[in-house]
Amino acid sequence: MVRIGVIGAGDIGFSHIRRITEDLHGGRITAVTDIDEGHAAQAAAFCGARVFPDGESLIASPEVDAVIVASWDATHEGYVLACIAAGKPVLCEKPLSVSEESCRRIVDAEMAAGRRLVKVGFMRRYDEGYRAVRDAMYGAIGQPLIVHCAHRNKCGYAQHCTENSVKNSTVHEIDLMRWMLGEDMRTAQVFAGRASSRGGEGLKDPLTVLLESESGVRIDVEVFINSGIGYEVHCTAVGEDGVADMPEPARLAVRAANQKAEYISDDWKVRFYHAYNRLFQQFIDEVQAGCLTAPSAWDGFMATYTAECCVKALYSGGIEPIAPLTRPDFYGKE
Ligand code: ISE
Repeated sequence: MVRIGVIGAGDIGFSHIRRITEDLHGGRITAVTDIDEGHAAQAAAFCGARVFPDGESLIASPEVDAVIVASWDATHEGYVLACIAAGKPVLCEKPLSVSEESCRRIVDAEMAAGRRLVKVGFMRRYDEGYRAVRDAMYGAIGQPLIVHCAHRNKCGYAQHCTENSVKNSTVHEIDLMRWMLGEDMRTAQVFAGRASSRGGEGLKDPLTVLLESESGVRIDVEVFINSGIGYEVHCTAVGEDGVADMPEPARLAVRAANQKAEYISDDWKVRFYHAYNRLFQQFIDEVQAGCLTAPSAWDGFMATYTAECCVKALYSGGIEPIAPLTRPDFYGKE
């Protein structure tokens, strides 16, 4: 049984505590911490864990074999580095960290430790829909040429800023495209057109992000934080021999009062419920087996590095080159 400590027991952290306690096997939550003592106490009561005063003491505890980092983005680096120093496997929520430099420090520390200790929570790789589109590429639709993506949140949180639309949201599509196409991106362009009146003062929302892969595949991403619709994502790949539309998860369609309606949740944790379960089960299994696989710290680094190039493109208004980087042998070919 893997004894797991969770740093950040609020919204997303609590959903992981619940899935490990109720849905998955092989793991048990033994430790929790949160800057909000109420969240920590509530989570601990739910799963029978002990509350720790901070992430550092939780990571150091002999009651913890592996760690989940689900605190806010700017705190990830310190906790992940502490896990590496303690030799404890860690599943860190995306983004791995908030800057290219901080992600690089994580990659360097992991390589210096000499074994893979970091997995990044890019859960969309585990979604059946995205997997089906990936399978169609180089298969049913032939060589991919263009990919259209949409990523809509219903509304942003109070401190949401335009950079977050790229570094916290579009980072998913960046990771997906690297994973689906098996290559990095070579240019980025970002367009902010007319802004939705639902966004806050000065917020550029929606954005259109254009990426070009190393082999020339064109990717467009509509990222819309205040769509007002609900949480929804779409992906259509255009290949040499055909087009693959990502299937929507099955939803109940109710016909009543002269209308046909399907409920759309506001919550990405609902949309990706099964994907999260697969990711977390794999993490537990891999901790037991003693070897972690992708999404790796290198994937987390490349996603944030590419997102930062997109932010530069947002401010420059031009086509931003993304300098190619050599993948260290340490991260294998996955
Ligand atoms: C949010 O922070 C997430 O983590 C979701 O996965 C993402 O889809 C959403 O856009 C972000 O705001």
